[in-house]
Amino acid sequence: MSKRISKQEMEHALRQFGLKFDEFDVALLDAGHINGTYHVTLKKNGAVAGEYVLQCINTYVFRYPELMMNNIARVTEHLETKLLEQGINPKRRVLHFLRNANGNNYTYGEKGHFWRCYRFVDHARTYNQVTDPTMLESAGRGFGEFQKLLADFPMDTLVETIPDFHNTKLRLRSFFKMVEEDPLGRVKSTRTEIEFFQTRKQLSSRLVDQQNAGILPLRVTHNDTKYNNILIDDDTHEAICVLDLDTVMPGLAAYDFGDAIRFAACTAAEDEKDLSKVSLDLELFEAFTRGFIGGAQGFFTESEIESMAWGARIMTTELAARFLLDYLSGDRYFKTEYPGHNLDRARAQIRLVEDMEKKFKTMQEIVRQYA
Ligand code: GN1
Ligand code: MG
Repeated sequence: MSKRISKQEMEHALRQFGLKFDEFDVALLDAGHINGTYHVTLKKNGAVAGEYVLQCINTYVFRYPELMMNNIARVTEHLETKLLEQGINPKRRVLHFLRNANGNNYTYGEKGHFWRCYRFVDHARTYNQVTDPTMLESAGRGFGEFQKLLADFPMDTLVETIPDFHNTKLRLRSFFKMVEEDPLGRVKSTRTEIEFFQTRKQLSSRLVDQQNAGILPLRVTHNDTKYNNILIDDDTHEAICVLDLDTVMPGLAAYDFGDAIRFAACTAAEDEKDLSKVSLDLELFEAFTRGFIGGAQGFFTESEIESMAWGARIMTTELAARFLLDYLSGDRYFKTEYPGHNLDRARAQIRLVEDMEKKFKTMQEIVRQYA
């Protein structure tokens, strides 16, 4: 997807969603490695006439965006119904997507791009880094709550927007295939990293194998539980609304737990170059666990509880392999800011796994303590 999108194209998309305005301001939101996300402020007669988030979907990654948006429509409806049943006003708790004249919650732009638009939730924001452990605990509760609210959603009716998204076994297989192909001759400079995956191959199949054996139940999971994918209220500092519903699909509870830990409980950024800064912060690990598991008393099975810490290791290993695969194949999947960005990301994730391996017993004990 081209990175440069004209304001005219955005205006066209906004009008398709029935929005009325004289002019608008737009700011690029630093929101993820896949889609283009913009904060839009509409102006009418010189005054602010509404704020929205406009997104240009990456259709290289999401091959069937219409089916994805149908998933999202049904999931958000379900969440709204559940919240209303609990007497909670869903307005700031669930994303509200606009519809175009055909009644679709998406629209094709004049250049063929695929657009969607949702109401901006004010007095709330996302964070790329944890500034306060109690906010992370609340995020944990929010993501745990999300799974609970979707527990009775008809899972079989959800389309897999990216098939085998967290099938770590297949992910590693694709990775080794790319190593063999080595289309850009980058393998020679990544021998140490490749070795890392060779020695983790067996362990990384654990969750997939346990799911296939019926030990771990499938649930409707979010599958991309980065800390910046949940809105936190500016005043209460409570997590209020889960974002980025693109990969809501059947999955394992450990995927959501694990991916959240990978991102939020790390002492450094996902792409930190100075590996000595990268480790697992056990205090943050505990904060998220308290919210995610402590907040979901009795919801997860014994086996699921046992799988959580594995989820952290395996999700981090999986993403390391995905970053490195992307580097080896020419950086086509994740947005990058400089050559070698995906390699740096892979190295940081590898270092994080190595640290988790050292702290694994403690991680498991912490999880058990909140079960
Ligand atoms: C991508 O779009 P974003 O940044 O929320 C990716 C996740 C990765 C994450 C790593 C559809 O998520 O799987 O964990 O980057 N999403 C997709 O930061 O591949
Ligand atoms: Mg995403």
